[in-house]
Amino acid sequence: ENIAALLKIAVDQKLVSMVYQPIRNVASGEIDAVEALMRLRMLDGTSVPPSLFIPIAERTGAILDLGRWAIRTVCREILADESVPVVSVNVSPIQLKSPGFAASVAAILGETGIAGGRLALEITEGLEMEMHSDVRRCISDLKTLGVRIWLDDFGTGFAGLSWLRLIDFDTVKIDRSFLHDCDTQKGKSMLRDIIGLVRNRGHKILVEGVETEEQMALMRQFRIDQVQGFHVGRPTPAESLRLTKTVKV
Ligand code: G
Ligand code: G
Ligand code: MN
Ligand code: NA
Repeated sequence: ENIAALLKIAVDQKLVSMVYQPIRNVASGEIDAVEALMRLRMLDGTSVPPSLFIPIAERTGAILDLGRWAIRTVCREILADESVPVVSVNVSPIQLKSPGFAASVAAILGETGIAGGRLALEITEGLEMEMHSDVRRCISDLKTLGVRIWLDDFGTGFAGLSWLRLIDFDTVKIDRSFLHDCDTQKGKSMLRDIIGLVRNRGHKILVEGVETEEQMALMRQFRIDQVQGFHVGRPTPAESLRLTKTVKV
């Protein structure tokens, strides 16, 4: 397959890159984190969406090399710059199940001299992600390194609630579909209930997909910890992230 072959040469040929979307702390107004998102280009320059290449990378195992490359790149091009406190990186269940994943994260943190607490790993609840004992051990090893564990896309899968019982997530990211239902009273009370549930369990709450000032006002009213979305900023390459910060100062 075309994409599978491309993934094998992607790192060497510089066809993969990372972009970063800002995350705002609602109380302070500061950008206190960014989410790293992977991008892939074909040899002719056309971009391939993650929804297409990530599943292929998972199926072929290429995700293991790409995932290590992503964490190393984030440490070098963002975390080495003191101005961004925390970067979150999406990780696939395949990575968490593979032996030595926590050790490879430890090695990257060691070689780049980055404190574990500045890295967050986002895990998506999904049916395919049975809660293997090796996954739980991996997560506990990562936590020992100080790495933060975030639950991504909360509320979209079937496993979310049992995951909350099993893993002590630092932050839970509420899927943007809940915010977009907020134009009705029913949708708003649904979001309020979900927030209550997550907060009562002691997790910090990040709401995804904030696009308007009205939604932002609702987030302040709900005392959400962090928000992410086009209202805060779009994903951008490392260079323009630094530029934006400089201009603001
Ligand atoms: O902006 P965007 O289309 O990039 O993101 C779509 C989805 O692709 C994200 O929600 C995320 O789940 C997945 N994704 C993006 N980058 C990565 C990555 O580096 N690793 C993994 N495993 N998934 C990613
Ligand atoms: O699944 P994950 O949450 O990791 O993916 C993040 C994806 O969400 C990225 O593809 C990013 O481009 C997209 N995204 C980020 N902010 C917004 C937003 O405000 N609205 C919409 N529709 N998508 C967003
Ligand atoms: Mn994510
Ligand atoms: Na998400």
